[in-house]
Amino acid sequence: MNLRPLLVTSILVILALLASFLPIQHAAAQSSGITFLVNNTADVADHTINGICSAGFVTGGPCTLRAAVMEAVAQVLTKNVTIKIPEGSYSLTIPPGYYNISPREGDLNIAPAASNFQVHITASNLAGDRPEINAGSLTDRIFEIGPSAKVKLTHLNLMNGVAEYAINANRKGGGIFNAGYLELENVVLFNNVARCAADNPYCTPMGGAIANAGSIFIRDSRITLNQAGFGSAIYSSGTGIVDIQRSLIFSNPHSFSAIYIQDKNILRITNSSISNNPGSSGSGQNLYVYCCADVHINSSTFVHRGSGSNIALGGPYVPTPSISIQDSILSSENRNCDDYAVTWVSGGYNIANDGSCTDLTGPGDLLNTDPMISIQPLFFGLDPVHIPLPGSPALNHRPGNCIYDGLPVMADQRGIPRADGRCDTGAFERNFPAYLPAVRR
Ligand SMILES: [Ca+2]
Ligand SMILES: [Ca+2]
Ligand SMILES: [Ca+2]
Repeated sequence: MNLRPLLVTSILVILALLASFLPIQHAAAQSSGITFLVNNTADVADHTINGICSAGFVTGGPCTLRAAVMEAVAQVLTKNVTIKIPEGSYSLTIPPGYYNISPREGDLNIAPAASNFQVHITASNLAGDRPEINAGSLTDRIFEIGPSAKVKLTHLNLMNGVAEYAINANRKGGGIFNAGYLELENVVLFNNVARCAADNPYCTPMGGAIANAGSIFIRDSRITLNQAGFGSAIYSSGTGIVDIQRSLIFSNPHSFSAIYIQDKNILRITNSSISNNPGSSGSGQNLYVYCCADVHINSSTFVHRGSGSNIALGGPYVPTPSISIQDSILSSENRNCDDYAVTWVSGGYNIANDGSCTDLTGPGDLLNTDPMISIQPLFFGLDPVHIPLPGSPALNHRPGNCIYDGLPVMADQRGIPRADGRCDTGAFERNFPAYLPAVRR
């Protein structure tokens, strides 16, 4: 028997079957998204919106960060977009024009029409140094996220952005203005500023690092040395969520507060340190909640310097906010708790170094008690948190796991497991008896 015709037929059948799968695989690849790999640090716009990241030429040019963002805004209408950035410094150098609503000039606008897809801008090497996006050559912020946008930023440094309040242009958010749905993961926001323009010297600038009018989720991140009047770290308005986990908000100078919540937001701060944010007149707040937000503070450390108060809630003519707080340290040189007729709900095991938090009467709440924590976090080094000293009442304070919304909190600010089953108050778990310093990326 001659097997050759059978073999040929079989091969043809197999090829036909493979061919029939190919379009399906192609379609699947399309719907799962598109990735742009940035390969050039210059600031040059994309030449033509055509699905190809190419600066200066229709195709074949370098893929710059700005070109990738310009393409992303178009491509995200139909698919997820990932922009991968290698280690290095990416300076924004194209000055903002009069309208400046496009990523083509000034800040990087991500404001697509309605889209169910996400733009994810990430370091290509999560084990390496964070790529640095530097707006120091502009008078503009770094990112503006539109109301329909879903954006995630991973493993990046965002620095030297500026939002100016001119008479005819109220610009908030020196590093980021977000009106959409924004996730930050291992992001450092550094030296961004909201300030008054020369024609408007008596303004109140808002949101040094971040101004939020949508929802923002901040994880494993650091916000340091940013400046503004209201909210040197974060200013938030609207009705969205501000959720901060395992993060440090440290040393952000302000004239009023480091975090300012204007409206009916949900604010959640968990396993985080809000610390040493100085007021320009020696006064001010770590956290100020003006109106009717719903505030939850869990396993966090608030350290306040100067006059003013650590956490202040409400105003004389507005609906009152609500607050629940547990397993947290409040330490102030002046006053920890301030409010207009707000009843604080304690989940217990808080420690405050003064007697101002009169509603903290839950199990294990300690007022007028020195939490005995280290004064300075080790900035730009290991363990950027306040650490309970030997003998601190924070150590093993709660007989059981730290709890948030009925669930155990299994890690601390550094992501280190809270492994000894006895919750340390504050953002740092000093697992007894041994304590080994952990390396943080
Ligand atoms: Ca293009
Ligand atoms: Ca722009
Ligand atoms: Ca413990």
